[in-house]
Amino acid sequence: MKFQGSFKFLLAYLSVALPALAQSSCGTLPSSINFSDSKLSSPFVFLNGTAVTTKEQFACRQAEISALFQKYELGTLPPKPSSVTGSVSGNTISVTASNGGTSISFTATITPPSGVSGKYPAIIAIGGMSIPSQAGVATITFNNDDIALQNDSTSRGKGKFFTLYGANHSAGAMIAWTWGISRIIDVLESSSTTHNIDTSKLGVTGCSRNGKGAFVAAAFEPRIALGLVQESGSGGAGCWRISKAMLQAGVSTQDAVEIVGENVWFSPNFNQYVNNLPALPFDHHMLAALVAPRGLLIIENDGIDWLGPESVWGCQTTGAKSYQALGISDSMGISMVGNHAHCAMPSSQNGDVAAFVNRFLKGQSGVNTNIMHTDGANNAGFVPGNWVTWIVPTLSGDAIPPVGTSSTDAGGSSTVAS
Ligand code: MCU
Repeated sequence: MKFQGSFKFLLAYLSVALPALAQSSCGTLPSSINFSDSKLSSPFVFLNGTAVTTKEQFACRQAEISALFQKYELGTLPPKPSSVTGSVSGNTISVTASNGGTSISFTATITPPSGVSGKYPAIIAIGGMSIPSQAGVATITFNNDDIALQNDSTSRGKGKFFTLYGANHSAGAMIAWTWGISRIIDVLESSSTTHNIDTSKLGVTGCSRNGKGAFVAAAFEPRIALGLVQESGSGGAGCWRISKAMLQAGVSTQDAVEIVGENVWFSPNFNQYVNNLPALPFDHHMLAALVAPRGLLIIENDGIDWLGPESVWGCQTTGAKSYQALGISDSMGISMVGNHAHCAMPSSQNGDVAAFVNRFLKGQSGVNTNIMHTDGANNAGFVPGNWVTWIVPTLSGDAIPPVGTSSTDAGGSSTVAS
């Protein structure tokens, strides 16, 4: 039963990712969900209608949003499998994961920073890095296509993730890559490996399709301290509902209907909603809500219609309201600059990236990360009042610290809902 799968997931999520809350009661998804909203709905109201007024409640709402994203759009993120082993030898991270008698192995490559002694932060680059390398910060690259293939619509169920969990697993490619990133971090955190990477200072990046993946990884892997989401466009930083409105207004932009035919980034479960967007109980402004309170910089190109600049700007300025409610507005930034080729970040954005890296990966204080700008005339088309009818509460209480930073959450069940 579908609901049972999500419920099982919610429990797994709470016990793995939110240990502090596992003892308290977060509630469960309503038994039936009849959602309808043609606008961007509020991250501050539970599905059952209860308002979120405290930071602790917001953490529960995040668990609900996470479960909803997996159920409707991304597919189920399996917990850590029963066995994850690996090594770090030279600059190669080797990972072996086993589940129910099947094993897979893959590698990731570290490019260490020059001239640094002792521990250093690292940016995990999905499929390679298209932002400039950052002084004093390692880069870790891995071949995400090896974990879940993304050639086209025939790539469904192909890649090592699906060798482990079965070709019919509900996961789309992006949630499978997230799983792979989590296993790399497991190996780095393991006391049996020796390396210089500070696992409390990990970022993730990727551009375009891999930028969509970077946003999902930042949202679903709480051990990531900073998401650097580059030119992800529709299906990443864009909101489905706004992209559809842009398309209907005659802009040649990517929408949900096109995207599920083009590739396998999303779960097959999403197909039934692409022509019924109001039934989706979230949109991608809530991906930002899942990254909070951790660092997040949306790096976009507002000169390419296909990316949906108006959608990205509207979606993520709305996403930033979750940070605002937590009293940490400057932990999320948006930097949108046009007039450059796709994934060829212009030097005018270097300072924005460096500011987020300096603060969230290098731990520098006094860094100004109040960054929210666009130079795109296209984005002026976004009219907030047409999309957002709720107000931003000031959430009371203590923030729940980002969790999952210890390696002691090992041993998740190898049985996953799909
Ligand atoms: C922006 O990301 C994608 C886009 O969603 C696709 O429609 C297009 O085919 O490829 C883009 C991309 O990944 O370019 C490298």
